[in-house]
Amino acid sequence: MSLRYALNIKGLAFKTEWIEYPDIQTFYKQHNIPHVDTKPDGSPHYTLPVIHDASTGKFIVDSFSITAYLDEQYPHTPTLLPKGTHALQSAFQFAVGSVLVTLSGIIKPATHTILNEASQGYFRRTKGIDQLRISEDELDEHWKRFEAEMGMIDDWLKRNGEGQKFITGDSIAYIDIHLAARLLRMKKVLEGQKEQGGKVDNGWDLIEKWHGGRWARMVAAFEQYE
Ligand SMILES: N[C@@H](CCC(=O)N[C@@H](CS)C(=O)NCC(=O)O)C(=O)O
Repeated sequence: MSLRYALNIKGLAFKTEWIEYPDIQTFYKQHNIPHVDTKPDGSPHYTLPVIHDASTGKFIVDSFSITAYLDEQYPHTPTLLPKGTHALQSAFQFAVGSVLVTLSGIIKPATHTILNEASQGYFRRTKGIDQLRISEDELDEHWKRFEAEMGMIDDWLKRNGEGQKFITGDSIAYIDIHLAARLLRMKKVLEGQKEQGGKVDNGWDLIEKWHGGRWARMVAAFEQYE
């Protein structure tokens, strides 16, 4: 999702090819794309998004690296990773991932319910969905922890003061789209799960009320780039 935001913010034309989870590795092999991520056991982790730029013939992997490539290759478009900010933006992305530890228990089982059948088996197996499921009586406590974790990010952003539009200033940066993409995934997955008879009061309708409505405003601000 962050890539779609980046391409639309830059006004670059693109075509999306959807690939089911079990087919990602084959796609890499077919196009001789080297993997960049590794799993905790050190084995290759084949991930999406991947872009293929027909104008250079290049395949680029990893959202951060793709955004840096697009900045470089299309300098007439808005820069999302200005020189000198790569370290900070990379660290912010890592920090967001490290803070949102309880999110997996909420979002991965919900994601599993809305995936295409072709991906469900693989996702269940590789993401340990059965171990991640939260029992009834733990649910409220889990959501409270999740709200507190989002609160930490809210505290960071508060330090910018109310007037500032985006995380690094008045123009959109990579970390804005990274955070907005994570929020949009929560919204889509939790709303999708609700439609499939999931819990009503534990979903996006909760998150959007948190922290003065910051998360709902952020997703709304990026709707034009969806
Ligand atoms: N470092 C990559 C990670 C992206 C990532 O984790 N993508 C997930 C989909 S949201 C994926 O491809 N997972 C494949 C798998 O787990 O087998 C990036 O930032 O683009």
